[in-house]
Amino acid sequence: MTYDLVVVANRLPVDRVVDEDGAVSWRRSPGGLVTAIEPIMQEYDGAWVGWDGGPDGPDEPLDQNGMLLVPVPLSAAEIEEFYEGFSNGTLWPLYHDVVAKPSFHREWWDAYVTVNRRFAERAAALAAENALVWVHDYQLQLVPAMLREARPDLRIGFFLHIPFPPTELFVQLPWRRQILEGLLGADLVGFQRPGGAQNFVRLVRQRVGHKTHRDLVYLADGRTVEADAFPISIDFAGLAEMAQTDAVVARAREIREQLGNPRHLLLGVDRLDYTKGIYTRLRAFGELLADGRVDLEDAVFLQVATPSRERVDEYRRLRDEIDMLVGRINGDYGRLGHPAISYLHNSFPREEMAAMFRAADIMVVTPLRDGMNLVAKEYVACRVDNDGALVLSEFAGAADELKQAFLINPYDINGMKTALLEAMDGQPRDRSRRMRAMRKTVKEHDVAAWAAEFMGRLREVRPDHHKRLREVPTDDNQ
Ligand code: ADQ
Repeated sequence: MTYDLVVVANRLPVDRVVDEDGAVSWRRSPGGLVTAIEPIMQEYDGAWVGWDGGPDGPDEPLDQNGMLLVPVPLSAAEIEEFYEGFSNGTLWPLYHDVVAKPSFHREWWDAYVTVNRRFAERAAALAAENALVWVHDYQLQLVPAMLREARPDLRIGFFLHIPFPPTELFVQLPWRRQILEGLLGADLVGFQRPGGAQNFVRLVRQRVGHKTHRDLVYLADGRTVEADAFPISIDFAGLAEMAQTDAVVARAREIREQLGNPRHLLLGVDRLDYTKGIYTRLRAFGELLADGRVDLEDAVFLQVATPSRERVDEYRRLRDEIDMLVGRINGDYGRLGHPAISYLHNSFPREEMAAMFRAADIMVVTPLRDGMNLVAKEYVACRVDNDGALVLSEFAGAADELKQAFLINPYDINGMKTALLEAMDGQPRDRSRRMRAMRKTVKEHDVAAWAAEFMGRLREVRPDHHKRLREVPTDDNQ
């Protein structure tokens, strides 16, 4: 059995859960990618290749809601070297402006190659003649070329969910050329922002020596590769509908009451990651309390930070640093039963997230670097009342679209403090004008539009596309 569409992503859209008696079941993971891709998977005859999240998982495919899910098993050593190591200890920090220092280890690279090959082999065996294959994210950048070699008939798309770094940073990578050549196996390479596509095209021109013209790369074998921005989005209608339910509205009220009905409730929701700027954001809030420009009656901060990648040292250190900062701010400025910052590590159901978004007057999203940041868009979708203010880092991809947010530079603590005060003091009419505009933007470009745009472009790729080479007589290699 072969499939007309094969999605290849590091994770499957389900988690494998083993209960106390050793019984195995699968739980749909709540990620946005599933919501985006499920309708397309049903439209085509789709298969999804990915890891189940644990060591030595099963090897048999399973059927779920009309999708074939094909697990790629990883050993404990591969999880350490490929996933925690090369993906999250090398590529993640390197691609996020070197906010943390990337580690370069040759064994990690070897594991990356081995695991990428396993993913590529699975996909090659599943894809029908001329099928579309959509490969996702930084963990699988070698898959397009490996797949191309085995199956030249396929139309291969790649989408990078995280930023693609400036050339000066990318060239630190000892395996820079292999990564670029891996990506060039695709027909279409998608990025969150236009800058990512530009960085990629410049690198393949300068470092691999291919001819390029605007967003096209011309390979020696006559094939062309197109690079472009496809900013990802969210299920706007689904979230907006959920945010209007009586249950969510009542829960939002309850959350505010539990936090002492402050005049301003500030909210942060992130994976506990050093790229998200949680530390500087809480420091800015702490300084506003210290300066006396804000007091406990004015504002409280609810910060939700779900621990992730806890076996990576950098993440453990970050967790300790934030724990200490929250403790210090609460110790200095909190009162009995009334902390300045409520800090939670839980992972919440969608309804509870929607209630928090509706409860919050100010959403504080301050990443030092972020591919997109879906939380900013989710907040906007949930504000069916056209109220609420968004403080947003200009270094998040979302800043390209959410221009009416209070945009900040997360490295500028004073600037961040000023923006927080402005958001708190804003006039209701100005708030509503900004929110309406942002809601319109996200509504018009939701996740279905994102997926349809990418798939539409991939479908246009023709096996004879090398003809375009002759149509472009000049190149911009100078
Ligand atoms: P992430 O770095 O994970 O994604 P983000 O885009 O904010 O960042 O997505 C996080 C998702 O997890 C959101 O849907 C959010 O609602 C959810 N979430 C966060 N905390 C939660 C909690 N405590 N309980 C339940 N849900 C929670 C990567 C890139 C981003 C890019 C996305 C998609 O780093 O830049 O936007 O992929 O491409």
